[in-house]
Amino acid sequence: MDKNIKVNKERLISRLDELAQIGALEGGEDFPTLFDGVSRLALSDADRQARDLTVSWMRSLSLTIHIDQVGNMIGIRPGEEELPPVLLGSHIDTVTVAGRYDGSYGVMAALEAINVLNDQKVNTRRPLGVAAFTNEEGVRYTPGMLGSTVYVGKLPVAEALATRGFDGSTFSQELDRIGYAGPMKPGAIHPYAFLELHIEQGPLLDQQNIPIGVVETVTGITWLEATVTGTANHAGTTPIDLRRDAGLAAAKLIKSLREIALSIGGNQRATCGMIAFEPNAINVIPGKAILTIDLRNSDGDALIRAEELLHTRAKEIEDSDGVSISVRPLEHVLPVEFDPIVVDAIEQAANELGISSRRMISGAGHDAQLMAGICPTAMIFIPSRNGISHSPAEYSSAEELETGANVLLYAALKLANQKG
Ligand code: HGY
Ligand code: MN
Ligand code: MN
Repeated sequence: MDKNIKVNKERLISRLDELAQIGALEGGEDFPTLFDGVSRLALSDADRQARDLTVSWMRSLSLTIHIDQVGNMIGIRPGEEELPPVLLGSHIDTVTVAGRYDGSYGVMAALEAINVLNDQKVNTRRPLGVAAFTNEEGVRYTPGMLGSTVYVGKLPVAEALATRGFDGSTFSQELDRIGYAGPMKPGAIHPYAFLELHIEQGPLLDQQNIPIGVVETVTGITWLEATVTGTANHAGTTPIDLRRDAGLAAAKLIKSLREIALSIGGNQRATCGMIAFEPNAINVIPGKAILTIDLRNSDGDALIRAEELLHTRAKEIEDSDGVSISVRPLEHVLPVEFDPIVVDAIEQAANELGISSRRMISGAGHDAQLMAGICPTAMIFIPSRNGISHSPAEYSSAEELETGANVLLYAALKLANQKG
C-alpha cells in the first residue's frame, strides 16, 4: 500500500465546516471553541439540507446513490470486481444542541477517503461505499439508530414509518416532506464489511494522549419512559401528608438511577435526560411527571439487572408516595463485540502508518453495533477534548481528524482488497 496516499486535511475540515453551518445555533454560551452548536434533528429542514449537501458531494465523487425506504443514504464507488462493498459510514443527524463532529465526522471522512482514491486513480478489488443512516440520535424519534436498525432487519419498515416523534410528528410524513423516502429496500446492499469512524465522545484517548481507539465492544442501551401519576393539588393548602406528589416521586426515581449505577458499578450508566410535569405550574403540585431513562452497560446481563432494580425501586416509590408509575420501553440494543478480523485490520492500518492506538469499549451507541449483525464490523475512534460530546464544546483538532481519516482509508483499503 502506497503510504504517500493521504487524505486532504483542508478539504475534510472544509466539508465539516460547511456541514456545521446547516442548523447552526447562534448566541449560546461562549464554548471553548466559540462555536454555539448545531441542531439537525432527524427529518427536519436542517436534516434535509444536510442530506442534499451530502448527496451533492456523493455525486461530485461519481458515486451511484441509493436511498432506501427509511431515508438511509448509500453512495457506491465501483470496484474492479462485482463484489459486496466495504461500507464506510455513520450519521449526519444530531442531538438538540450538538457539536460538529458526532456522526458527521464519520460520513465526511468516508467521502474524503473516496475523494483521495479518485484523485490518485486508485482502484480497489471490492466496491467502496459511503453510508449515512437516518435518525441515529433518537432525539426526535425512538429508537435511536432507527435507520440502521431497519437496515439490518430488526425493525420492520412499516413500523418505523408509523413512529410518532416526541414532537407529535409522524416519521413517514416528515420523511416524505423532506423528500427522502427512497425506493431501495433497506438492507438490499449487503456489505462485505462495515467501518465507522467516530469521535470517542469520552475522556480516555484524550487523557492517555493516544490518537486512535480501536473499538472492540459497544455498550448495550436500554431507553425507557416512566409516567408517574399522582394528584394535582394546591401547593399552599394541601397538607404534606395528604399529597400524592408526582414531582417528588419522579425526583426519587431519578435519584435511584444514580444509586443503581453505583451499585452495579463497572461501566454501568443511568441518566434521566428529559422530564415534563403536568400541569407544570409554580403553585400546583404536579399530578403527572413524564421522564426518560437511559441505561447503558457493555455487559448485557448487568444491563438487564439495572432495569430490574429500576422496576423494584419504582414499586417502592409507588407504595411510599401513593402514586402510580408505569414504565414504557423505548429501545433495547444489545452490547456488541466487533469482528476480530476488522478490529485487526484497523490496528494494522494504524501500525503501518506509525500511529499509536489502543483497544477500547464504546460507551456511546452507534450504527456500527447494528451493522455488526449483518457483516464484519468495527469502529475507529479519535480523541474528544476533555471527553465532551453532545455539546457545542465537542472538539477534536484538525490533526486528530486527519489521523482518524487516514486510518479509516487504510483499513478500508485492506478490507476492500482482501482475497477470499
Ligand atoms: O446515544 C448515543 O450513545 C449516541 O450518541 N446516539
Ligand atoms: Mn454518533
Ligand atoms: Mn450522538
